[in-house]
Amino acid sequence: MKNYLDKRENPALLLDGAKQALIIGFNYYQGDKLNEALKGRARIAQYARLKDYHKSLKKRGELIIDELKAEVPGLNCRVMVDSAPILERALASRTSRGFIGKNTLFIHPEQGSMFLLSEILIDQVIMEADQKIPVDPTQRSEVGGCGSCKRCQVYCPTGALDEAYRLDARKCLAYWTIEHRGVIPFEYWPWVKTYLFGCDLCQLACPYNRTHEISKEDVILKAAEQDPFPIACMSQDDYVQMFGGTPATRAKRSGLRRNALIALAETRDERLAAAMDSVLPHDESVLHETLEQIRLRYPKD
Ligand code: B12
Ligand code: SF4
Ligand code: SF4
Repeated sequence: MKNYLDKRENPALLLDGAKQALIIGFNYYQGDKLNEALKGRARIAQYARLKDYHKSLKKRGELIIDELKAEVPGLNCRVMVDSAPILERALASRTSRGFIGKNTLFIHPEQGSMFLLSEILIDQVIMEADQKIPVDPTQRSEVGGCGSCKRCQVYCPTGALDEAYRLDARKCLAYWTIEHRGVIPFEYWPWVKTYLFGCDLCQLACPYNRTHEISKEDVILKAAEQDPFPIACMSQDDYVQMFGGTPATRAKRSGLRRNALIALAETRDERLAAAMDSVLPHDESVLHETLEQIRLRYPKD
């Protein structure tokens, strides 16, 4: 995150002469409910159950650019989705309706927060700019704001949101289960049985998501609740079959197997021994280290 700080601070460096940004929200809500998520079997975060948004959103953005260029000749635009060095939430919060909540996500007062952001930077002024509606942070009203609510902070299981409006990424399950490549510290294990990949708890707890519309996109990972056993044992072919083309591949096969082994251990699943036996000598060291951790945490009597 330290790279390209100049660009993060100034999106105009990402497109020569950028003057406006069009912000697009892509709804991924699958209908999950907080109570079910807390009680059920290990889940894959909702955004990861759809086709990888990096490619599909980029394509859609390019179609919008084609239409803009047909209207305004000589226009120069660039579409960005997630991975460019741009503070997507900060930029989105400068539109008229929407604000950054205590869970640090961008929330639209009528649409909630379960949408992914992408942006089109434009080098001319072609739209009337949205006027920012000031959001009084002490009032949760129809124009937004968290007010005295702190449900996301209460329901975050790891303390990552202990300070309002700040995420300690070192404590976020999304970091540990998606981005981290080594072993996962024991303190996060009890929650890997709730979320196998990513985490939606601070959004499912948010009152702005109570009436969220369900996404119309095709769902690739159909079951809301995933069985960790086949994931823990999956071969490369199974992995491609199950997760190919979804954002879950960000964790790689070894990361998903690691997380599934932890979920089986934490639920004392009777299939744990079989899943542990499926780790072969040539498999990644993180899997062998996770097996050692399991034996340490749950030594046989
Ligand atoms: C790295 C990253 C993560 C990391 C770390 C998150 C973090 N806080 O940085 C991890 C892996 C933990 C993560 C988790 C998740 N993420 Co994420 N993540 C990103 C990513 C790629 C970069 C974020 C970033 O720039 N961080 C760096 C620091 C500097 O950013 P920051 O602290 O948020 O900065 C704020 C303040 O510092 C302040 N600020 C301070 N100084 C300055 C100076 C200037 C000039 C400005 C403008 C602002 C500013 O404003 C900033 C905006 O709030 C963005 C995509 C993107 N390019 O923006 C997605 C993104 C934020 N993630 C997203 C999602 C969906 C998630 C998860 C829900 C996924 C999941 N289900 O598991 C969780 C939610 C966790 C949470 N409560 O936030 C969405 C959020 C959509 C929304 N509606 O807000 C994004 C925007 C991706 C997308 N394209 O849609 N994520
Ligand atoms: S995604 Fe989960 S772990 Fe991360 S801040 Fe939200 S509730 Fe906490
Ligand atoms: S749960 Fe409450 S405090 Fe957290 S983001 Fe939503 S409205 Fe704000």
